[in-house]
Amino acid sequence: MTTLSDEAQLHAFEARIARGDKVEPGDWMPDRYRQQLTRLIQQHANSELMGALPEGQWIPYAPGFKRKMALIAKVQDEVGHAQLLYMAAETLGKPRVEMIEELINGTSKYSNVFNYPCETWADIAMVGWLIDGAAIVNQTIMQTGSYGPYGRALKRITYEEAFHLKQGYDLVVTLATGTRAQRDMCQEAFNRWWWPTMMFFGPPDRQSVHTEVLQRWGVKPKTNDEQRQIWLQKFVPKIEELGLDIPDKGLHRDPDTGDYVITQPDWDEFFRVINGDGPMNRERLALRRLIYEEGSWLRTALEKRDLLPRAA
Ligand code: FAQ
Repeated sequence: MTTLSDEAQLHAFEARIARGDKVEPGDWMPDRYRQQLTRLIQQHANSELMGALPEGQWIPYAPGFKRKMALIAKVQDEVGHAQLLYMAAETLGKPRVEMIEELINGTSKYSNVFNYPCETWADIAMVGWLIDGAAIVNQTIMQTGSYGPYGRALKRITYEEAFHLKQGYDLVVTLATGTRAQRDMCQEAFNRWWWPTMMFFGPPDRQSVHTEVLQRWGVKPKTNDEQRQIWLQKFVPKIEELGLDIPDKGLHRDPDTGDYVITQPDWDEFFRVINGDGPMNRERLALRRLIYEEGSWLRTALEKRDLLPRAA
């Protein structure tokens, strides 16, 4: 039962958020705020870790030394982002090992986009441009949210994502302005990534289950549809400039608001993919599990010497 003092604490907490104060790890917070943030940051950390796999697997095939160096640096950055985000989630009390085990046993989610194959080098260009571009839109918004450690981690991550976006755009421009074969490869990869990118921001607002509570407590300053719209406003003109053909034939601008109106993606496919039944879910998780198991000797050694990082 809610006591008066719980109510008073909740009132003071909400007043702080309304003032724009940041919530810090030792502060009082409602259990639901803690649970929601842990869920969200854990999923975000999982996504960075899983996001390193599709690009990581292309490192041996990168066309040339400079492309390879840039891709290696990007993949290392993504794993570093996972590290920062798991640390932010640990400040809420959940041990890292539990989060990793939930990831590899399939009980904690990660971004839909990393369950699709990267068939050609042009897919790597699309991940770097479209997906990093989407991540920047999301993270620039989320870093203004109410939880201090998450906001600070995102600020640092977004600096690095800006470099990833540049390398992705440079790859796309090279392909889109290259030979006929390169342009075809670019268009085919673009067709594959358009719909997963539309799904990246989550289901339409009317189907989103967490937005209301996340907005009430200042965690998610913009809704899924608002974030998707910001991405469309930024990217559609650039896509048109590059001469790429958008596979959504119904895409148009609302004459009154100027907003882009999209054909809704296949949301059944989205829910299948995020619940473990996408084209690459099993392979990606099997690889992550293998990496975890092969690293167990190192964790044991660190544990024996009491060198494993602890939650703050
Ligand atoms: N994928 O009620 P909502 C990156 C789930 S980082 C999978 O609307 P919410 C860097 C959602 O969890 C990419 N699941 O949820 C990189 C919930 O399921 P649950 C990750 C999704 O939280 C780039 C259910 O659907 N970024 O890419 C997705 O209000 C290139 C209902 O949804 C973040 O995680 C999805 N796309 O809004 C790395 C950012 N969307 O938990 C390598 C932080 C929704 O009840 C290469 N997260 N779901 O089982 C967020 O901003 C929010 O959590 C949203 C979803 C916007 C993703």
